[in-house]
Parts: sequence; structure tokens; C-alpha cells
Amino acid sequence: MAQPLMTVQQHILEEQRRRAPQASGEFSWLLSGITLATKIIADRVRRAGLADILGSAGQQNVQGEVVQKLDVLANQALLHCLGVRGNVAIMASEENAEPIVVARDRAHGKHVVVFDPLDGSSNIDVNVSVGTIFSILRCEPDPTGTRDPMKDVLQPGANQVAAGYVVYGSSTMFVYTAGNGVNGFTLDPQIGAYVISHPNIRMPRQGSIYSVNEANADSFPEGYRRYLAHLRSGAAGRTYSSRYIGSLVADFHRTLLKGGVFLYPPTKTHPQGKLRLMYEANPIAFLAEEAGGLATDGARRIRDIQPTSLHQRTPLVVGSPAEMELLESVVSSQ
Ligand code: P6P
Repeated sequence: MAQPLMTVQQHILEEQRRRAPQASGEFSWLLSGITLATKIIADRVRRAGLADILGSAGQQNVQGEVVQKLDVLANQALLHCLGVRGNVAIMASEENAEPIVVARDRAHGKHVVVFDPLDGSSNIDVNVSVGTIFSILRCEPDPTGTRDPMKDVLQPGANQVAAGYVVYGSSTMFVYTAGNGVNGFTLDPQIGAYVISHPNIRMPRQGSIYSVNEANADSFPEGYRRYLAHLRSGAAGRTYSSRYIGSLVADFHRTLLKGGVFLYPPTKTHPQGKLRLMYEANPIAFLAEEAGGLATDGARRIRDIQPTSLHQRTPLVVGSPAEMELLESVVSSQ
């Protein structure tokens, strides 16, 4: 018998009711703001290649409308769809220097949403998958509206109540966790709904793929170079392939489903790592741990790091237990 249609909204509601029977549905309503925004983004990403015909960013298209850069459009879609949910107090985006307080809802809103609206957007020109990444934290309502919003934003990744991404690839997939496992939903364009396609995703205990930008290898700390040589030598008990897309969501999505390891170590250009802690490493780390994987900065658990600024960078190594345990033994012995 065919599986009953389970949409992401239904799934979140059932998750919440299972864990808190009196759940108000407030969280499901918040997440529906994110899914709505990503459907708008998916539609524009799919048509990006037509920009030349319809007009490219900053120019007018055939209808005389100004065509926006996709990452600006993605950011505006998320700010709008989340800003009208009524239960989001603060939003923080890769595209905005400072957090945005939702003035009307600051007094009673209990959620902070941090996001990268269109990660890897430079890959769109060559038709490579890109993604939206989000992280949801709680905050105390601020009736006086006097509390510094940054205090509510700069929380360690362990405080996340939910996190996820949408990968705009051969299909559009919504993958999320609310602290009770990881589930994947595929956008059905015919009905315009995200329908469950990958229930209870588990990362394999060991993989056979490592994912890193090898062009930077000469500037990696010695321990990372030893680690990669170890994987290539077969000493880890299997032959590894190297796969690197250069789009974090796509590289992580493959690691989540197939196992292995993704690394962005410190480099000469980015001695603190290139990836952002708050809206790339933290949500990815939450998903990885919820699926049975691990995520560190090469030394510390990503979700234990106390952030000091909204856009701070971090090294990121995330993957299966076997590859992560090996990394710890090799890098920490450097
Ligand atoms: P590099 C995309 O620009 C991004 O932020 C991530 O999506 C991706 O993992 C990384 O940068 C790729 O960086 O230096 O290898 O091109």
C-alpha cells in the first residue's frame, strides 16, 4: 500500500504533539515560514539561467522589473516570510551585518532564527546545487524591548532547538532536525508541498568519501595533511574517493547520506577557517550529531563553541564516527 502523504508541516506538528501533547503548533507555524520562503527561492533558482533573457541582476527584465541578485532575493524572502510569523523575535542573516529585531513581536516572541539564505550562490552560474541553511534558538520575550538582541543571538550551537537546510539540486529537498532525529522531504512541484522521502536519516558509521578543497592542502596544518594521506593510503581499511562540490549544503548532504568526512581546515587565506559558525557550522553540526555523526573544529565539538560575533568563522570537520575518531587520533597527535 502507498505511504500516506506526510508533508513537513504535518511531520513537525506530530513531532511536537508526541513530545508535548499540549503543543500549540507555534513551532510548526514558524517552520512553515521557512518552507514557504524556500519554495520562492527554489522557483527563482530553477529559472536563474533565464536571467540573461529576463535580465540579469541590477538590470530591468523584459517585463521592465528590476532583476535582483538571487542571494538578495533569497534573503528578502526569508526576512519577509519569517517576519510575519508572529513568533520570531529576532532574525540574523549572512546578508545582514546586524541582527534584525521584529519590533512587533519582540515583546512576546520566543524564537531567534539565524540563516544563510543562499549558501554557495556563486555556483548558480555553473548550475551547481546551492542551499539555504537555518538554525533556530530560543530567547526570553523582551517586553521592555531594551535587551541587546546580540545577547539572544550569540548562543552556543548546543542551544539550538531546530536546524536544517534546503538543497536546490536535481530535486529540492528540505532536511531538518528538532532534536529527535533527522528527516528529509522532497518538494513535489505538482502539489507545491515538501513530502517525506527520507525518514529517520542515519549517517553510516564509516564512509568511503572524503571531501576537501585539495588546492589548499599545502597550507593545512600538518595533522590534517597526515590524516588525508592516511585515508588515501588505505590504512583506514578501505579505499577512499575524493569528492568536492564547493557548495557546503551539497557536500554535507552527500556526507549525511553516504557517510565519510567533509573538511574545511584552517588555510593560509583563512587561518580561522572559512565557514561561518552561527549559520553554517552550527546547524550542520546539529544535523550530523542527530544522525549519528560528529562535528568539530579539529579540536573542539562545534556545538560547544561560545560565539563572540555573528559572522565569526571556524574550521569545520564533520562526518561519520569512524573518520572523525581517526581524525582525532591523527590531528591531536600532531
Ligand atoms: P572554497 C561557498 O562559497 C562556501 O561558503 C561553502 O558553501 C563551501 O563549502 C565553501 O565556501 C567552498 O569554499 O574555498 O573551497 O571555494
